[in-house]
Amino acid sequence: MFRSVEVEEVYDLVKIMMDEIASGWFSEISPMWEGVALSIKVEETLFSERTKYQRVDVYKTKTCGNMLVLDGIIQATELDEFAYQEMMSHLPMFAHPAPKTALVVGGGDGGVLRELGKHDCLERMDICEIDEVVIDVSKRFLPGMAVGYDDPRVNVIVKDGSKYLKSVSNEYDVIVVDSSDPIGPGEALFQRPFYEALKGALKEGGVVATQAESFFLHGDVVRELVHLCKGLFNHAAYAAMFVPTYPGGNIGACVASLGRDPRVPARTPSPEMLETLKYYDSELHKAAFVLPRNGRRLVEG
Ligand code: SPD
Repeated sequence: MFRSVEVEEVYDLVKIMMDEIASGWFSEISPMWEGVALSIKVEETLFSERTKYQRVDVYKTKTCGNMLVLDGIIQATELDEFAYQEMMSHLPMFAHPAPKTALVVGGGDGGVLRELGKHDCLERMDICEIDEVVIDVSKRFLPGMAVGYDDPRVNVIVKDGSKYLKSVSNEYDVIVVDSSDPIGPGEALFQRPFYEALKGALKEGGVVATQAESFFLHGDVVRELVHLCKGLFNHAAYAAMFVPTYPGGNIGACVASLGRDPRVPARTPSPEMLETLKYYDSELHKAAFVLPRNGRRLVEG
């Protein structure tokens, strides 16, 4: 979907990013949004390390709280993470009539786990994250997200998600693929073999939500993912969401189901659960799948 990016090119971009940091600003520069960059004022670098898989940075920012950055790309800020984590979790969970088991692929910050944990019907939540360092730094610097790990129903698997999925079948009611972009460790999570494995890991009637990028900036990714899922699942649709610190201020989820149409919620949040939500509700569930004409053209047909 994208031209492949050499490791040296990522190093060059990280070097530019480090120069920016020296000036007090983080700029998110990537070939995925060439010529455009969001800049965020940084007060302090809290963590910086090259792991076996990627560069991991955590910054204390002036306006967005603490911010997790992988290979120079913003993954979550304390300011607006709730929008993405709620939608990625509750769209598939409420699309399923009675989910008992859930898997998160990626999502090492724990925010999706935090949201899944609000569903009392879940008996087990597995998380398969490739990079243990992401889990550790989230527990240290992003406690509001990593609180998701405190739930006794959580089982942590440190492994490549694409390999793990090939080893399970008929196991999960809901799977959330909370990946980074299709450059680096996230690349395999945007390819057909991964989607076939996802389907195999689902139980009858299962629902998946996968990080599906922005239809303004990544129309080719959105088109290919939705069409791939339409061919594999009974239903597949793209839901849009506002996240100010993601490129273009928006991102989407591809929600695909082996059972009923996921665009219509099968259940609604209790009044107690609704109190904990800042973005998702049943009206927004339906509305998120209604796209402007440019987005609709990509996913229809
Ligand atoms: N362009 C960045 C997309 C990142 C999506 N994953 C974020 C992880 C938050 N839990």
